[in-house]
Amino acid sequence: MAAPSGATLGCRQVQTRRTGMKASWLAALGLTVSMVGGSAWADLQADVYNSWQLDGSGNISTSGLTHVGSFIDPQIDHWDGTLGYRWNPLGVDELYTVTWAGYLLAPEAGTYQFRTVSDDGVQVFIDGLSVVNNPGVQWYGEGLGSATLTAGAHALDVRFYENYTYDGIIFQWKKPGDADWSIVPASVLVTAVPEPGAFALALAGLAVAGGSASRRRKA
Ligand SMILES: [Ca+2]
Ligand SMILES: [Ca+2]
Repeated sequence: MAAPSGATLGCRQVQTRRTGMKASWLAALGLTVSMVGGSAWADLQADVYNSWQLDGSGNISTSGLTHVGSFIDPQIDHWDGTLGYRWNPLGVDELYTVTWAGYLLAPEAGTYQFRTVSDDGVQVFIDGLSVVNNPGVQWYGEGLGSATLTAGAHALDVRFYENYTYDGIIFQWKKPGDADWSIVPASVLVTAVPEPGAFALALAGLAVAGGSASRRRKA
């Protein structure tokens, strides 16, 4: 959940071009980043578990597994295109699961194509709906899917596992109008967006502060 330092007070104080893009997109969605702290556009977090399994519905599940650790993972880009690649997240080589949970910030409304290449299985859910379903043991297999999205934040849930030997995963898209696949970029992947309740509380705080100032001027 580490946030970029210097990115806690508003669009003008972001540290990097990339986080600046996130802040501006959040602002375009009507979300004021200045009141939610660095977590508003923090990079995606990955969580590693000590084994893998499919549940009764055939979905990759971490239920009952041991959490090995977490790391900040700005984008899901862990394969160099060779058939002998080994990712080994957090040094784990065999029999593990990695999950990414956060939000995808769709820059515009439209139909988005998604593609994974993975060894071994992967599933992608957006707003709780299956978009890519390729959960079998495989040697750098391709998964394809699409989703029609509104502009703005959509819950993203990516689950990946490694059985044995080679391992890697990439997560790509074609935005509306794109001709070619590209890695879903860090600029559209965040761990958290402002909670509506936090937004309302911040507005209430601003109103109270403004009221106090007004009363002082009258006094
Ligand atoms: Ca391996
Ligand atoms: Ca493998």
